[in-house]
Amino acid sequence: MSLFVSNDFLFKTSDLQKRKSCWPTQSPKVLKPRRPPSEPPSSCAYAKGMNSLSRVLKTIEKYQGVVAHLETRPNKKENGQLDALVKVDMARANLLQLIKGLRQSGTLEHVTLIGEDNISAKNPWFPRHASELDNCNHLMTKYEPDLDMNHPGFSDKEYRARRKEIAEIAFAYKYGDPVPYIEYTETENKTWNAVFTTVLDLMPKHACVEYRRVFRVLQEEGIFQGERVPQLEEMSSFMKKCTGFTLRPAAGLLTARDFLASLAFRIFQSTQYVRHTKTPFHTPEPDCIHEILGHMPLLADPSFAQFSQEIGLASLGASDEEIEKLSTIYWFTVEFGLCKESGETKVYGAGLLSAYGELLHALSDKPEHRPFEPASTAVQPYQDQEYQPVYYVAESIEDMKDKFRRWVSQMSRPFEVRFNPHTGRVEVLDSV
Ligand code: HBI
Ligand code: NLE
Ligand code: FE
Repeated sequence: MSLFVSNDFLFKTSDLQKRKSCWPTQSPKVLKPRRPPSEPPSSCAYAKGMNSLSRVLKTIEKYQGVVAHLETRPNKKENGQLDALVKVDMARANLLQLIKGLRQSGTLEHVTLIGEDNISAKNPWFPRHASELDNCNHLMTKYEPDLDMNHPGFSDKEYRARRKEIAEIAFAYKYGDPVPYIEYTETENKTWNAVFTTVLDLMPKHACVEYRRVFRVLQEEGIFQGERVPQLEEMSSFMKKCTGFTLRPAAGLLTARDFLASLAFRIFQSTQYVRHTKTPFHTPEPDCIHEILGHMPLLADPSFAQFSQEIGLASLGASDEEIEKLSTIYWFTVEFGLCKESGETKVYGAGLLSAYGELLHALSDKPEHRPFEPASTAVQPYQDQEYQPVYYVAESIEDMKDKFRRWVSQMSRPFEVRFNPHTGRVEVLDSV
């Protein structure tokens, strides 16, 4: 198991007083510490196995945390093992160090960080400057090769070690660093080649014009070639000169909140590892082939870049329900969107452009095609394991953007945000 933090703050002090026990009713899924800038947060950690617990407690002490609550119960699966729930008060900076410490000592495998409870709805923390994205790198761990038995890399030791190596690079990354160079292996380059040549084949007929245009430039500049995985740093410089978008490395699938927040600063958090070579044409988790072939050409298109930043700005300080809606819209547009072009249906979604299997499925008569309408699209359930049963078709990318703007202006956030390009800061304007 990895370290998890839930989206909700499950354990308020009042809850602790009201309830006899504060065990979570369902297992937390998401690595998601809240980030108040000044006040020390309270956090709950859930540790499996007492060896881990003593290590957790020692580490808490080392980082000047105070244990505010501790309870144990027998582990349901392993006889004789105890699970423990620990509530700690500590400064946010120390909490981040603590997480790092646990990660480095390997204790992380048995610890679940459940949540932090001192966030206020009126004054939520969100990044105001791109440098604060160093705190916005919390992972969803559902499709990792170490955890998911169905992952094609689950039984491939070498692949898992490689993933770990590349994830460490992302964890160590700080704002302002160039994106580290990765020496891709022959297998990784071969996997890239398999996807690239198929996209090259299908793109002229099926991809939207905006994608085709940038794709050609990337080929002319020698960045898109069949033989090698492009480096994120060269992609970042290319996008920077087209739209100001830049890249920072991400260790895996990020929480929607963290991922969307970076878009507000025209920063795209990109994975740097390559999918398993057994499944070149589809993977449920993002990998750098998906990010580079799927997302980056459109992030280098001025109008699409603008839309991406707007969805990012809308996410800052949004409630969990609003984040869910925004990520659903993101899912059915940026990831899996279709659009009309001279009477034909074309693809602009990154998850289709990087997954040949699903691209052909999306354009076949098997799935349902519905007109893009933000209010209904935002609440359409989706699944992220297999091909989509439903796709939304926009009249054009411009029309999708207009409709999104109208819809998002009705969001109930008690303040407005705007990005100041001169300072690179997000400014908050009270609207009540
Ligand atoms: N994380 N690294 C990474 N790459 C993505 O493309 C990505 C993500 N997290 C969430 C996400 N995409 C979206 O599908 C929405 O949930 C926002
Ligand atoms: N299914 C996509 C692919 O195989 O490239 C990745 C989707 C990530 C959301
Ligand atoms: Fe994506």
